Amino acid sequence: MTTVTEQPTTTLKRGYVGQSIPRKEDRRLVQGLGTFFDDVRRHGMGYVHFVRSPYAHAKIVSIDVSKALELEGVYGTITGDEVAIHTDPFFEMSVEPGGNIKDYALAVGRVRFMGEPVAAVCAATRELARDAADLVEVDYDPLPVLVDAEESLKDDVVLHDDAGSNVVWSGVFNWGDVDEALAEADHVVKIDRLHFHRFSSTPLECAGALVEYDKGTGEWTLTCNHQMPGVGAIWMAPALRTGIDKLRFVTHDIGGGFGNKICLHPQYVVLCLMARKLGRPVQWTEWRTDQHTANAHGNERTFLDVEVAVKADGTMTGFKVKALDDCGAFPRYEPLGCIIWAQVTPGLYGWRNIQVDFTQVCTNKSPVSPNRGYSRMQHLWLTERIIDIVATELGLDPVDVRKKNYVKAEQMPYETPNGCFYDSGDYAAALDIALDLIDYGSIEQRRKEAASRGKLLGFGIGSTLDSGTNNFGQSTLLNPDLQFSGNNEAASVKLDIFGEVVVTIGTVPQGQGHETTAAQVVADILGCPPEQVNVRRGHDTWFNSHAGFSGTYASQFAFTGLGAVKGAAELVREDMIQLAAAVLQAPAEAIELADGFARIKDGPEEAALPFMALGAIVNANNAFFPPDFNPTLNHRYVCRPNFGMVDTEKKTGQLTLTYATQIHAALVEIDPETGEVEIVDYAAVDDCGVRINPQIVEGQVHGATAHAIGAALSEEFVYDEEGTLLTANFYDYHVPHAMDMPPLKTGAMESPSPVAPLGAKGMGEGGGGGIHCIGAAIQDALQAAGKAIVYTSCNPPHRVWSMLQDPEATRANVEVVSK
Ligand code: MCN
Repeated sequence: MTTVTEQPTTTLKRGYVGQSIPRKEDRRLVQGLGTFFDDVRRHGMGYVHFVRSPYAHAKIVSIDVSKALELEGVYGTITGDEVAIHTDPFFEMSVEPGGNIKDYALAVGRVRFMGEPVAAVCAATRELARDAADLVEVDYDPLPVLVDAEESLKDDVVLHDDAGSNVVWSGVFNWGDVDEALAEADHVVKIDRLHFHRFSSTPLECAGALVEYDKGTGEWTLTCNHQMPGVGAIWMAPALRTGIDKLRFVTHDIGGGFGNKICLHPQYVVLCLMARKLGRPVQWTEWRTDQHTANAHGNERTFLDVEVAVKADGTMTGFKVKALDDCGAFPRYEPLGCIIWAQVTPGLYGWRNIQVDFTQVCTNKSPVSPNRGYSRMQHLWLTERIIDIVATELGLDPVDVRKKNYVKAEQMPYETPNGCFYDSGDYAAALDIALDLIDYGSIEQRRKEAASRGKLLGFGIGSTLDSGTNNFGQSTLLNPDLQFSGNNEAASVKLDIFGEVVVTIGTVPQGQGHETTAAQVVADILGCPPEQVNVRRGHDTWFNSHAGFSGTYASQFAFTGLGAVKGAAELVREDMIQLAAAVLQAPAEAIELADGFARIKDGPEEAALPFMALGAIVNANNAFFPPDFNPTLNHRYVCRPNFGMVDTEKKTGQLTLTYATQIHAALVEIDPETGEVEIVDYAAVDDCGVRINPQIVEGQVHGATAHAIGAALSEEFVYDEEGTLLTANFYDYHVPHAMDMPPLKTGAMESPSPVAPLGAKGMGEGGGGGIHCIGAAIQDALQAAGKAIVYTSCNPPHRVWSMLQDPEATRANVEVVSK
C-alpha cells in the first residue's frame, strides 16, 4: 500500500469521463434493493425512542422513569444525569464566550429548545419504546424564551450560564478600505435590514443508527447514515472517553444527507451508552417530526445596516454589513458558519472593499448544522439582493449592472479581497445562456399578456458560487488556537486475483453517484470498461481507505475524492505496465492498457495479457519475481490539495479551491387577489469545469433548484413567541413535489479548473441562486403595486399578499445618498 500526497496535476484524457453513462447505483436503488441502516437487524436488538422537551426553555426539576420501566418489553432508560456521569461535554470550536458552552448528549438540568432529548427509552419494538417514552414523567420549570437573535444579543436572559452570554462568536472582517470606498462613491445605498430565513433540507431517509457494543474489546459498531464519520468520531470518542478506533462507522446506502447527517453525535452517544448499559444492540430511527424539530436547521441570518458604495456609472466598489447569525440552542458545528461564507466574500462581483461585522448568538430554537450551501448561500443571497436593490433604487438594468460588476473571464484566476482564488469561469457568458433559455427579449410582451389576464409578471436573476473543497484552516480565523489546516481524502484501488478492479473511497455517498463517477475515472486510467470496476458501496471506517475528515460534504468529491481515486488508479496502472513489460519481455513504454488488456502497442494479438492474468500472477503466482520487483496492484492514495496556510492576522487565505457557478433566471406570475406565485419559466446554467458525468451534474442542478424553490416559496421553520415550532411536519412545511416543479430549462458551460486533478469543480450545493432569483422575480412583479423591496428570502403567498396590501409596511427601508 502506498500513501502519497497530492499536488494538482493535469486533466485526464477523456473517454468514459465526460459521458453520461448510467449510474451504477441506480439499478439496485430503483428496484428497492438498496440496503439502508434501517434494513439491518440483529438478534435481540432493542429500539430507542427519545423523550423530548415540550418547552423551548425550562429547568428540569425531576425525571421519573419508573412507570416506563414497569411496562413489559421495556429494556431500559437513560437520562441526562447518567449522561453527565458517563460522558464529557462535546468539544467546542469557539473561543470564549461560546467556547465555554457545555453541550451533552442529553439535556442536563435544563432544556433549551423544543424537541431537545431529555431521556431515552429502549424497548422490544419501536412503537413500544414510543409508548413507554410517554410514561416518563418530567417535571419542568419554564424559563423565559428567546426566539429572536436581536433579543438574544441583549443578554437579559442567558441560555448557557457557563458562557455568561448568548454570543457564541463575534468578529469584524475588513478587506480593502470600505470607508474610503463609501467616501469616494457617487451614491451610497443604505438598507436597514434583510433577513435570510430558517429552513432545512429534508432527506427522504431520516437519521438513525444500529449500535452494537463489544464488551470484550470495548468497541462500538455503528451501522448508520452519518455523512461525515471522520468528524463524528472526533466528537464522540472524547465525549465517551474512548479512542477513535473504538468507534467503527459502517454505512450502506443513504437516502440523502444535505448536511443534516453531520451533527448526529449527540443521539449516537446516547445509543452507545444504551448499548453498553443493556448489553444488547440498539437501534434508533428518527421520526419525521423529530427531524423537523430537533435534527438540524440551516443558519438563520439577519443583515443589518448595509451600506453600498456605487459609482455614477453603476460600478459598485464595496459594501459593509452587520451579519447576525442565529445558531439555535447549541453551536455544535458552529461557529464554522461565521467564516465559511468568506469562501465567497465578493460573490460574483468585483468589489474590492468589504467589511463584515459578524456575530452569532444562541436562541431557544433547534441547533443548526451545515445545510446544502452552508453559510455561503446566505451571503450570496445578500450580494445578489444588494445588486438588485441598488439597480431598483438607481434605475439601472439588473442585467447590465450585473455584467458591469461581474468578475470578468479575462481576470481569472481572480484573487478575491480575502485571498481566495476564483479558478476559472465566465459569469457574463453563463448569464447570456440563461437569458436565451428564458427568451429575455420577450419579457415586456409577456408582461402585457399576463396583465391582460389580471396577473403580475416578474423576472429575476440569482447566482451561486459553489465553493468546492474545504480548508479546515479557516477555523483558525475563529479560534487561532485550533490546530487545523488544509484537508485530504483517501481512496484505494486494487486489481484482484480474477482481474476485477476494486475501489474503496473515503467518502460516504448519499445519492451523489460516487460509484459511477469513480468507475469512469478508473476505467479511463486502467483501460477497461466501467462495468469492470467495482466501487464498493458505502463506507466502513475500519476497512475503507479513510482520512481524518473523510465524508461527503463541501462539494469536494469532484476534487479530493476523485483526486484520490485517480492517484491510486495511476499507481496501479504503473504496476500493471511494469508487470506486463516483464512478462511480455517488452520495454514499459511499449505497453498500453486498453479494453481490459495489457498489450504491446501495435504488437501481435497474442502479446496481450487480460487483467485476470495480471491479477493472478501478482496474487497467486509470484515466486519467480526477482526480490527487487514487487508490483502489488494494490494502492492507497491520499489527495492533499495545496491550500497553503491561512493568515490569521489579515484574515486571508485559500479557504477553498474551486468555484463552480450556477446562474438561475425565473419568470413568475403573481395573482394579486391571493398572493399566489407561479413560476412560469425557469432556467439554470451550470459551469463546473469538466463534467465527469453530465447527467449526474444535471441531476444535481435539478435537485438544487427544487431545494431553492421550496426555500423561496414555502419552506420555513416558524416559531411562536414561546419557542414552539409551528411547522413541525410536512403538513405545515411544504417541500416541493414533482408537480410543483416548473419545466426546468438547463444549460451548461465548461471552464476547466486549472487547479483540480481532473479539471472538475465540485458543484453539489447550487441551490442558493434559485432562492434569490425567485425573490427578485417577485419583487419585479410587485413594482407595479408600489416599490416593494423583498427583504426576506422566503415569500409564501400570505407574505406576498401582505406586500401587495401594504407595500410600505413590508418593504426594507432603503435610503440613497447621492453626492
Ligand atoms: N460531478 C461531475 N462533474 C463535476 C462535478 C461533480 O460529474 N464537474 C459529480 C461527482 O462526481 C459526484 C456529484 O457530481 O458524483 C457531486 O459531486 P460534488 O459536487 O463534488 O459533491 P459531493 O459528491 O462531494 O457531494 C456533496 C454535495 C453536498 S455538500 C450536498 S449538501 C449535497 C449534494 O452533494 N447533498 C446531496 N448533493 C446531494 N445529492 C443527493 N442526491 N443527496 C444529497 O444528500
